[in-house]
Amino acid sequence: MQMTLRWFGEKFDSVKLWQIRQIPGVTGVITTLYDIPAGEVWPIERIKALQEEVREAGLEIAGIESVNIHDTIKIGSEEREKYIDNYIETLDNLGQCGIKLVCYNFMPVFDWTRTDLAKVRPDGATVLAYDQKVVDTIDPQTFFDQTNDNSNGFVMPGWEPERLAKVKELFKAYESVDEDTLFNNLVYFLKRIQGVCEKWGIKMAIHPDDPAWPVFNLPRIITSKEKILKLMKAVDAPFNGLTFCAGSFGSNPNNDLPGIIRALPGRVHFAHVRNLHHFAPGVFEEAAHLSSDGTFDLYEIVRALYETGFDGPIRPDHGRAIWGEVSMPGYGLYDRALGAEYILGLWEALDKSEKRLCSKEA
Ligand code: DNO
Repeated sequence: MQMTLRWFGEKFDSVKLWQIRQIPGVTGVITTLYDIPAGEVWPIERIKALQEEVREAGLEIAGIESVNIHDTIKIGSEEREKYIDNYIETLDNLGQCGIKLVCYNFMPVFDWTRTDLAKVRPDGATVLAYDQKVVDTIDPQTFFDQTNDNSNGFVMPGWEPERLAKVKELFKAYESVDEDTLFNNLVYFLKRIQGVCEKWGIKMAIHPDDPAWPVFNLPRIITSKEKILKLMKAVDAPFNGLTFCAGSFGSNPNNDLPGIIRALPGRVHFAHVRNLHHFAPGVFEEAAHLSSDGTFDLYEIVRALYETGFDGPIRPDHGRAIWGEVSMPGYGLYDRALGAEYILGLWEALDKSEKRLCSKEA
């Protein structure tokens, strides 16, 4: 396991690499070329420059989150071939640079969705929150505008301006895309990129849909253990794996989080670990990582990763805004650093108990 922090790049992130370097036990970043729109090829010089910048700070790139998928690929229109070819070229460039983990999602139009980016909790911290009633009574364009207005001036991942510009067109283009079509388009895409992934040993780690149900009537296909297993089977090769995201799968309280990890040995390539507090079906807010602050048992989640031999990067996920910090919602330094230390503590305890047990048995 490697502890990492997500970093959006010098121009886009309020958090600096030198600050990340000072979080004990964090050795890598999960990053991206945030200014390259979905569908364009990532030039190798840009990847190398990013790698150098991260290396100079005493860290390494542990993976990319995300190389976003162009909508034509999700929709399955004719132009997808060109965009898949571009994706393959990007993967080839990443592979040449020794970068071997790519997180992506296959959610139509919107990426993750929250209805409140700064809900105040009793201790004064603010968190991201979701209430299905709000989504049910708002039109997508207004929702998109509101999200951008409330993001502290940062461009949020999955809410890039080029998407904002064409929400209506996108909804139209997805009219004929149901769950099965979307799933088949994902399988088609994975089969097309399999060669380049296997050439470089690149692991593709799909991010689950967040929340784990259809939003604005758009289909969602990575929402449960059954659905992710179906995908693993459809393209049954080690490169095709999962970003286990506790908060996304956990938005549906019926999902057994440790159970999802245990069902996929060797196929969980990356983990986003965080906690949520559930109030009612479809109503939740994000919490501190600590088990007692939310609904999930973080010990059981980390234990499932440990016991299945997980050896990829983990990152603490969205944090609360605390201690007066202003950042991209969910992506401040302070609470994510607390989260990283907590997860490292759980991991150390599991590791030492296991080793003690083994030495007693020997
Ligand atoms: C939200 C993130 C997502 C994630 C993408 C992966 O904070 O977890 O935006 O990065 O879905 O492509």
